[in-house]
Amino acid sequence: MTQELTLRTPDDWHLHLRDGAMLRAVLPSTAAHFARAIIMPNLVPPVVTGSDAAAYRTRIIAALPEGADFTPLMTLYLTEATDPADVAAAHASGLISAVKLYPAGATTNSASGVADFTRVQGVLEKMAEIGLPLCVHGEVTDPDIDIFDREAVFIDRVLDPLRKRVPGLKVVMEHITTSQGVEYVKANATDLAATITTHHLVINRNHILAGGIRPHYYCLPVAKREEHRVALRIAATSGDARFFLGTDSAPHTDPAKLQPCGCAGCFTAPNTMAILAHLFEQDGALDKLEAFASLNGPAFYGLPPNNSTLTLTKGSRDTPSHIDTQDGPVTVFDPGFVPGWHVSARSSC
Ligand code: OTD
Ligand code: ZN
Ligand code: ZN
Repeated sequence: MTQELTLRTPDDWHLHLRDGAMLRAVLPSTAAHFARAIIMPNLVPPVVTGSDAAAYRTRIIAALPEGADFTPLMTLYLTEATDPADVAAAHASGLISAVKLYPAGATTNSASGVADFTRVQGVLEKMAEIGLPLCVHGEVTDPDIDIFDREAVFIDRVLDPLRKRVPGLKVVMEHITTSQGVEYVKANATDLAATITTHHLVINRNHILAGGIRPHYYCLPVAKREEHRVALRIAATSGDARFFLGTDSAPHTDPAKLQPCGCAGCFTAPNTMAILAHLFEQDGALDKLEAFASLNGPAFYGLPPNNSTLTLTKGSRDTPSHIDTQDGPVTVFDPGFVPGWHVSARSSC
């Protein structure tokens, strides 16, 4: 039995760091285990221009713990007013790694997202030309569509037509939650990939709703039926280069989540790597964890994998149940089992 596993240091290809006191509280958890992360731009107000991204990047760097080895990969929030020239300049200077598409109203702080897709055609064409990936929150927002169907309907109604209108555009389907998402990625050989979160590999919709409502498992896209969770597990552990880790770690304080209308998001940054080692071992796929967490993402984004390493060792360790912030505790995602692995070391080169 494998007792120790050393990987190239993982990256997180979808992360919410927030700002201010929350940023300072949550950033150390990610910087401890990950070398890079794609930073989501859904602040209030959102990170829309190159100069917004530069300022946010400076705040993130300033919030890093002393000696941390972590690089934030910035993104811009696509709006109907986004200027293709600003996007191209931010990409050319190395400031941004992707642009994020939120259908208006799809998730937390997505009010400035895109409603009329014809208005972003010019930006998308420019991105295809310069090889800049589009990260997509893939849910329709039509109130007539059942929330459990919104991802599958988005693929047919929005994503597939969009990709046909902009040939060569590199697209990452963020946080896929359905077998339809898995199948759509697998049916396309180039320019398409998907991130998968930690929590969607663990929970299905029963975990949220059966035997009492569990607000800490509520996130968007909402977890689906068991058969979809299984499809995600098979994709993640397959080694297929089109699937990689994006935790979508999305911290909210307990007071913000435990409300009559509570916030969506699971905070998985502190225990993601321990949980993933547990799951991959359970599925007989420990040898595929490095592909999922450390190799496939950089390959898609055209970056080298990290030279440093992260070592996981067999045996459980207590993870704190929450971290403290000025505005209250942020509960750490509870996978419902004690991970049989823990992060034991991180080397630089
Ligand atoms: N989902 N919560 C958040 C974002 C994501 O769709 C997402 O990327 C958030 O709080 O920013 C969530 O449940
Ligand atoms: Zn999203
Ligand atoms: Zn997210």
